[in-house]
Amino acid sequence: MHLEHTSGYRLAVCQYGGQVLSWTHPSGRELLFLSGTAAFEAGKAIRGGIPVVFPQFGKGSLPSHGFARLKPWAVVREHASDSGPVSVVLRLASDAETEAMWPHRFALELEIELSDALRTTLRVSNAGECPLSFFSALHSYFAVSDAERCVIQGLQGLHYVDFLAERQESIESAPELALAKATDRAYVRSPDTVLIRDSAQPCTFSVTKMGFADTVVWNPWQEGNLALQDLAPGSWREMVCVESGNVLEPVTVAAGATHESSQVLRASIGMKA
Ligand code: TA6
Repeated sequence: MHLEHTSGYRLAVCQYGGQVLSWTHPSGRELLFLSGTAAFEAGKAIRGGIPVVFPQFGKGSLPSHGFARLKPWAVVREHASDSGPVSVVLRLASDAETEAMWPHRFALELEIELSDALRTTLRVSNAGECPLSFFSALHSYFAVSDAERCVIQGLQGLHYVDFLAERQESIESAPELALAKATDRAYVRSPDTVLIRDSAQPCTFSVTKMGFADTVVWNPWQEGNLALQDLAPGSWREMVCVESGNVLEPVTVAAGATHESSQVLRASIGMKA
């Protein structure tokens, strides 16, 4: 489905996976990366946009990043407007398939709201009788002109877990993280707002998160790209993943309660933040 705001921002959303696939600036510039070789097949994740990660982050007993992005979501609400934000709410409830993999009853709602910003809110409701613990993330792929000419601001001084070094913990010393190699890190209890600066065809993205503790930074670089069948060779240069998530410590929500987390994305073409 497609949404358009009076500002000229546009959005494409796929019910499969509950996934934003495209977010377009009024100038026509695409702001999210979507792999040209992404698999649009049941049971496979779509490489790009904003995959919903739930209830597992990364590899484990469930499919990578959990099953939420592998299931069809239902449209429960749509809101059009001639002036204010436009939005759609998607819903995924546990079923026999999910309960066979993960024996818990839940309901997810993803509210996607478009204005001159893109707000995505994930609500996790515990439909069972026992507390529910889960990991989650909004795994945003930002479209950049050259990952090697991008920096990420806002991480200095933070502890991070390096997934490419046996989860070794370090402290970020750089005021601006310049991507220069394969990078796969979770910054612990990161600040609410992080900036991504693309200097080649200038654009600054801001990611502001609420209810997500961590920020994940990922780029597979050339070697990692070759290992991904749904990422054409060289595509690593066109993307930077900065993800809002609860990826290191699970969230626990009481029976009958709902946990809400969200992120607001903004883009400014040109170098100013
Ligand atoms: O968010 C970083 C990460 O966990 C990387 O380790 C890499 O696996 C990436 O996600 C993509 O995962 P996917 O399962 O979508 O191929």
